[in-house]
Amino acid sequence: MRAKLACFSFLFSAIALPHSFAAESWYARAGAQSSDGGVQAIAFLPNEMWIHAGDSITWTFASDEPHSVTFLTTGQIRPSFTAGCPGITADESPFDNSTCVNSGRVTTPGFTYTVKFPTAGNYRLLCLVHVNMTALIHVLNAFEPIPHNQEFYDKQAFAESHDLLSDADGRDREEVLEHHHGDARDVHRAIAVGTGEIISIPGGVQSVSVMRFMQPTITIQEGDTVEWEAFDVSGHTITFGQEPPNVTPSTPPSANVFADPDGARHAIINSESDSVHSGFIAQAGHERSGVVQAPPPIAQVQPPVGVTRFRVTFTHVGTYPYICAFHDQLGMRGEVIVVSRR
Ligand SMILES: [Cu+2]
Repeated sequence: MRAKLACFSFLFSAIALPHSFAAESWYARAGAQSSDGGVQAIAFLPNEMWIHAGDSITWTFASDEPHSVTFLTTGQIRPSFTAGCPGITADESPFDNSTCVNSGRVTTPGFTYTVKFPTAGNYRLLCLVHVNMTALIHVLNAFEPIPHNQEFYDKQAFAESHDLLSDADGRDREEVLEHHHGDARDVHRAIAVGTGEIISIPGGVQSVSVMRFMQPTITIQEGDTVEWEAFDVSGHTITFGQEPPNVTPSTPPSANVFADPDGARHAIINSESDSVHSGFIAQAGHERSGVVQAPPPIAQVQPPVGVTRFRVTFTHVGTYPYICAFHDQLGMRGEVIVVSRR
């Protein structure tokens, strides 16, 4: 990846396109995914572009994982994706830093959203669904040369998405599994919740997430406790039985979830018909800029940081399927099989 970026910066100096006074249309992508949807590049591709005042950029949403194309005004507090900036602004809205622009949370791959840039400035692009997904748009005056053409950005987007998706596919997944196989504890049976990585490049931050429970099927004995551990930069849930309606990151855990002394959440499941919702399970890194609200407290011991561990004690023999309420459509599902002690 570094080698390719070096190559891009060489091109930066080699191509200085003559200015043109006609408004140009530029194209980029929001998100990319592996063929099974399990690996998600949570990124604007490319994540840095130079255009002229009067030009527009059209983003094509390219994953089943939802994203937004959002430009906030300077100093505006980051809203939740449900609130919007507020709400959604029309396709082809202009952005000049006077009012925010927001595509809304797009769940349909192939959907496009265009933003017009009438005035020069350097504008931060972000996704309201994902903290670790930002980009930078440089809008230059018409007489300034711009460094790249569309073909360059297409190649860069392809290379970046390939790097992100292959990053998560091999090494990290194996490392996490190895870590867990080497775990000698027998009190808690551990399941890694995804794996992920955050990458910082000049245009902003990108991340990649494996939307999977890394040990999707686990067999334990009655009375055992299973522990889910967040390894991903994206937040997930562990949800048994009935899913709460319209789950968001601020949906609280179900009433039968309590807090252990170390802050982890814990539930006891007595029957295959029990419903349990963990609430949002995510690395504390999500709060590094205060942009994600602390999870709703469920007891005095609940720490004001991201909850990264969830435990369930199974008291009875049975088969207990569960999902991540955000990513079950991408195949993020698992099953706990509880067998008799004898
Ligand atoms: Cu998930």
